[in-house]
Amino acid sequence: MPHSDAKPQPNSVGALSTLPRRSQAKGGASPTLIPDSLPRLPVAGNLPATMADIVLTTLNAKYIHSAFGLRYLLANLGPLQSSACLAEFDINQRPIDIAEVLLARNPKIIGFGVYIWNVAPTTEVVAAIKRVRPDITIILGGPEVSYEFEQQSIVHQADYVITGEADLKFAEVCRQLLSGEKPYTKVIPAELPDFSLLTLPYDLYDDQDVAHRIIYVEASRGCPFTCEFCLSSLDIPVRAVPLPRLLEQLGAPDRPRREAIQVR
Ligand code: B12
Ligand code: SF4
Repeated sequence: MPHSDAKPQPNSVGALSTLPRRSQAKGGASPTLIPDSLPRLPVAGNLPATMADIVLTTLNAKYIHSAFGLRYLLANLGPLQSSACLAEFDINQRPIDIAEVLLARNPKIIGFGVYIWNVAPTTEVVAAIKRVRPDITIILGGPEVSYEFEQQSIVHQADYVITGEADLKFAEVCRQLLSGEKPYTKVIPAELPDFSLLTLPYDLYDDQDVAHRIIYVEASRGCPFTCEFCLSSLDIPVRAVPLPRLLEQLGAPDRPRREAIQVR
């Protein structure tokens, strides 16, 4: 990727190998936004009994990757956050097992992050869920369904698709659905969110993530270049995350500072 000091850096989603986390914030309480009553789903088997109205899920490319986009959506759910949870899998798990784990939460809404690496197995997961629980509302989002969606089998099976950056739009659609209203259209374009209105999601990386997975960090969105093969060339304009807020989340003075920053 071309980089220049004078221009904004394209897609500066980086990876921190370790990061402080809010579960150790001052005050003693555990302010982690995945409620304690909804323990993180295991990646396989051993189903917890706890329920969630909204489950945000995706199949990562490998266990070591973490779903950064879903964490943005969860962080910005507002009051609905207390009835939501995150469930991450990877593409090596069997779609039927994934569907079983998701169904065990008895959700009203499941949001799937759809990417090029998971669209095939995610289609199978959605089909399995719709076969047994057609009443569960399936909302799709992510780059693989944001630009070309008409021909995609997964889109036909789902109830709604939110295209683009859904940090705030997902919450809005969930609020609508849970209050009994229906969005007017199946495909719902998300307006570009204003970073100053977004809650940053870094508190949602937990101990396990920090110890065992790649922690993604985002300094800006969009790209100033227009390489034809690349989806990010459609993400215009480039927007920077307000630096003070980002730095505060990555290393507030009362949190232990970590090293080993690895930027992709
Ligand atoms: C991290 C990453 C990976 C990781 C995987 C991460 C994981 N979780 O498993 C790795 C390194 C493995 C990877 C590999 C590849 N990647 Co990649 N990757 C990225 C990258 C750099 C960052 C993703 C990210 O965190 N973005 C930041 C978050 C905030 O944005 P987001 O994830 O898009 O989420 C937002 C929206 O999509 C939406 N959203 C997301 N989930 C959901 C869910 C719901 C319910 C809703 C409503 C909305 C929604 O809202 C979010 C908030 O705004 C992006 C580029 C980029 N800057 O996005 C490319 C990108 C996703 N990768 C891309 C590509 C092409 C690939 C490869 C095919 C490259 C290659 N040729 O090998 C491989 C495929 C790997 C495989 N096994 O097949 C493409 C697009 C693919 C696509 N159509 O999905 C991207 C967009 C790069 C590009 N500009 O072209 N990648
Ligand atoms: S358009 Fe894509 S490949 Fe080209 S500089 Fe931007 S992010 Fe990199």
